[in-house]
Amino acid sequence: MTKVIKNGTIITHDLTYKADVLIDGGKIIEIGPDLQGDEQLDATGCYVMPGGIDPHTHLEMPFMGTYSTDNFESGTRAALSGGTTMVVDFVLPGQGQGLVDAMKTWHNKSTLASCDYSYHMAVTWWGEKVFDEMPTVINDHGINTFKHFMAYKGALMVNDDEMYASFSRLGELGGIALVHAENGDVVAELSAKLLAAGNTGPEAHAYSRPAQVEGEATNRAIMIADMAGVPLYVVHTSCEESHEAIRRARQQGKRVWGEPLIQHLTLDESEYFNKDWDHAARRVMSPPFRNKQHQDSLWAGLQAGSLSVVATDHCAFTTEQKRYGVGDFTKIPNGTGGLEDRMPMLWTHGVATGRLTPNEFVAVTSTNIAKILNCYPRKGAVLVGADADLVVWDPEKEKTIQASAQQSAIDYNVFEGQTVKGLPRFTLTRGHVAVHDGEMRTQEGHGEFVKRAGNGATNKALSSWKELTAPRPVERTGIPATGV
Ligand code: DUC
Ligand code: ZN
Ligand code: ZN
Ligand code: ZN
Repeated sequence: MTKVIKNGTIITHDLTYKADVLIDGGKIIEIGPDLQGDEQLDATGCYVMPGGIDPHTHLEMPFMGTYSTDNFESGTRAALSGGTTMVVDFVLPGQGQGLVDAMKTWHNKSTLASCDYSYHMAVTWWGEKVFDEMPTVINDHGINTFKHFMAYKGALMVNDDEMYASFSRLGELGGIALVHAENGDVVAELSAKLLAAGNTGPEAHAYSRPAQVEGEATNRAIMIADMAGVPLYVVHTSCEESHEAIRRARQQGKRVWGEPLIQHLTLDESEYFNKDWDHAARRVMSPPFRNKQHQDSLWAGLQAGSLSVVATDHCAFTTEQKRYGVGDFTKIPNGTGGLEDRMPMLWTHGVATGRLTPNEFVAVTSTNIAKILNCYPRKGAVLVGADADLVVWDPEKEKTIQASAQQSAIDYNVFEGQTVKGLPRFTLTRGHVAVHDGEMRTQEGHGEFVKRAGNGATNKALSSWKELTAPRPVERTGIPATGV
């Protein structure tokens, strides 16, 4: 059974043109004028784009004494509803647990997925087992990206010596290092001080994680990655200090990428102040929302190309879970939703406002990350041979975001009441129409794991630091006698 998407305008990261798209066996088999298929999807007035890729989700993740509420079932349904056709989730090994063992737990959870998915591996501790398993994780299991938490002291955080060891190993193996860049020691100090002074509410979460803790950690991670010779991807870049470090590194020829979240682009720190406890706590995430200057910096970075990807860090907790932190803000589970709203919110606040072109929208929601993760052009492309992960995007379709109508399993939405213009008419996951005009036709278990190979030596950071400072013995005469 072939399907044809007719009368649409194809938008890729670099081209805009009118053509039909013919699909068979989950793949794009032809692109051109006047194509015919067994089933016809009308794209009149719409854009045909690569489905979104959200490279940053935490589905059913054990965290801060509970589990994030959206699992691979509700999470991928939310993704497809908003035009996202692939998610990349983080495997989180326990202390002392092997990487492959932890990955099996994730494979059990992800059997529920209705769209394709991949994993990043978190390096939550460092030791021989992690060192030894890295090659098999990359070469046999198809996970080439490894996340390091520079925050969450006493839990997920790794120290600089561990980070340098891990980065060096990844550099040798052709992997990519990811960092959650916040100075966890300083956050712990500030949190303790705030609590001691009676600042127990959710606003103190923001005070405990100022932009400087993120800027410092981003700079540190970039320098360590440079010394280790590994490309670096900085997740949830939320402030100018961090963006500045990434911009400078890129300008110096270092292979460093930054990922702002849709939440940081569109919601600011006022969400934590002069609002009721639940409202503020529901928006507690790390890094916290920032002021307008930081938001302007992130938008500018997307326009100029110094920031590469828009993600969500989707890690959804119910109001009841958020209330674990009544009386102590450090116990509020960190995380917000966003999977369903990332594409419509970015279109509304990015494309409709003229900040981004439709082609740039495709680049930052799909193609750039497919290239970075090494799954392009299977994903992130409208090309013959690519997976038919597509969104038929209606730029005139509007809705007001409401938790009561969302796919996510939590009881609120951080974008509640916002009107978005620009929504999927159809979302296709490997040729299957999962969404038609808001009607969900997802199939639990349809999603497949996407293996991603390491990039090898071709993807090394470009700094010449190693060559300039490589240790070499110097022939000397006139060495003074010792002990004189
Ligand atoms: N930040 C969050 O807000 N939630 C999950 C993990 C993270 O780093
Ligand atoms: Zn993080
Ligand atoms: Zn995260
Ligand atoms: Zn089908």
